[in-house]
Amino acid sequence: MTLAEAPPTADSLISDSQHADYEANGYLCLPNFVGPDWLDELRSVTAEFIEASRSQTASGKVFDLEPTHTPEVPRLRRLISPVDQHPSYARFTFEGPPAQLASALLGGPVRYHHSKLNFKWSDGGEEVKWHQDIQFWPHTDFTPLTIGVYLEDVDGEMSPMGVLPGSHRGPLYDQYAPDGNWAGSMADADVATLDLDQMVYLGGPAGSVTVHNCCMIHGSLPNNSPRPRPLLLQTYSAIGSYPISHIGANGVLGSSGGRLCGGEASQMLTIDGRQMHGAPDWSRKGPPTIFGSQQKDG
Ligand SMILES: O=C(O)CCC(=O)C(=O)O
Repeated sequence: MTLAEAPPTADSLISDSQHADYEANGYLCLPNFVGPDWLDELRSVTAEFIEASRSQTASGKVFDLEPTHTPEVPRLRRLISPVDQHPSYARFTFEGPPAQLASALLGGPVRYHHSKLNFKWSDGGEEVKWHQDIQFWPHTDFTPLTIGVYLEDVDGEMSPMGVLPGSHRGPLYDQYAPDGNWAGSMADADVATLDLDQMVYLGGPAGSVTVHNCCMIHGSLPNNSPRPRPLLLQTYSAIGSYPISHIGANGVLGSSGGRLCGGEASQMLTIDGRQMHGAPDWSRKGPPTIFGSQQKDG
């Protein structure tokens, strides 16, 4: 069975109680969800990129490097948009376990948004401050979710991703700094209102998967262990959810941004609780005029 023929349902891939947990708490952690064949392939491709990063002296369109990165001792923060860098990542993201899981959770075909591979290198790999994702790339609804796959075993020392259960149903925080610049994280005063003791840290053996809703408060501490913590992340929304242009990362998605996994767009969408059947996508062919459409010109 391929995803294109029949997207899996929540019943076939995750249990009803896992689905209910995701809805209630805004996250899931699924140990060993990705099998050894995929893991071997992803690790071997990733090793090639780490090797290639040795020739890079500064961050660019492919690599985000730590300031202390050198050819002898590579230190990567991120591989940018893996699906655009290698067909193995693309196949994994568009047809593999994360696309299938997203389809199961969102109840049908999904719309891919973006991907990234966060390395969180050993001995000080940088923290990701507490933040919510949706302000980075607002959509017409709140279905977007991000699925992370640990490429190595991740224990508590390696700074697994932390999530605050239920926070996806709470306030959407302002992530600008007091000087008006984009900070990409919650203000200290807002963080001070959270009960950080409730944070749940999602680790597990290689192949374990994390899922978090786009409104979830999440982040991770610096990795002070001697082992890097590679987490391959991919974001999908329901097929009827669309990124709102000209806000944040929505304007700079890779060439695959918006690609559908497991179906065709019906142009149905819900905005502010009202459903409509939007016009076709004219981005490739160019738009007809209203006269052309109404008079049925070719
Ligand atoms: O790598 C992590 O621990 C969190 C990743 C994340 O939240 C992000 O990159 O937006």
